[in-house]
Amino acid sequence: MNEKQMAGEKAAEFIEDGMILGLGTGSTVYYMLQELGKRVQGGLNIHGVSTSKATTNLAKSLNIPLCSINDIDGIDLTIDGADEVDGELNGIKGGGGALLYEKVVASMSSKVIWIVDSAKRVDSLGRFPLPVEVLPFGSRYLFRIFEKEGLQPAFRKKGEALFITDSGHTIIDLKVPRMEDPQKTASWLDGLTGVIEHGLFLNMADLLIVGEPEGPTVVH
Ligand code: ABF
Repeated sequence: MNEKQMAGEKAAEFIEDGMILGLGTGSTVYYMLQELGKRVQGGLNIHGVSTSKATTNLAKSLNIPLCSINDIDGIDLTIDGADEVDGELNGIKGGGGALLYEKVVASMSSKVIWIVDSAKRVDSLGRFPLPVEVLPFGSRYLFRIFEKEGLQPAFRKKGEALFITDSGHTIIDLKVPRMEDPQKTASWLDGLTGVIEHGLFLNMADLLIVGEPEGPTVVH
């Protein structure tokens, strides 16, 4: 079993009957959804709130019941992937382009579990390019601000075209290696007009499940 599958299947053990679940996005979440689909077939009663079109399609193919985020008052548990996680369970997410809906769902959740393979763990954030979701209108101006800050911005592409998120925005990926103060970076980005959201998820995860060669590790 590979590390992603290990972590995904272990996370499914935290799902209880009657829960409203936040369903993350990515290749690790893929394995959690496969396991969740089996448990739903076995009679588990849950409803999922999806964080992307990709997850919606996969959940529907597995007959996992879905509900609209605006039809519920809160989410009991969200299980999602991450691109990198540091020792304080702060993370960078958005490599899959779903960071905006992922952050909204996480912010509504009583508990958030991240599931990763062991390569995602870092001492300090920033090895992975930081995704910043921006309004297309004025994004070139933001791009130049990031350039002046030496952040080596790059518009995310899908083939030759710009990558467009499920909510119709573009993503600029930034190089912020060995981030000394993620909160400072997050606050600076939050203050820029035209920035919709960014991939710094700080103090948002309660538990980390890491697939390791010897089996899944649960990190509090
Ligand atoms: C998603 O999970 C994204 O935020 C992140 O990019 C991805 C992690 O990717 P994977 O599980 O496919 O390695 O939540």
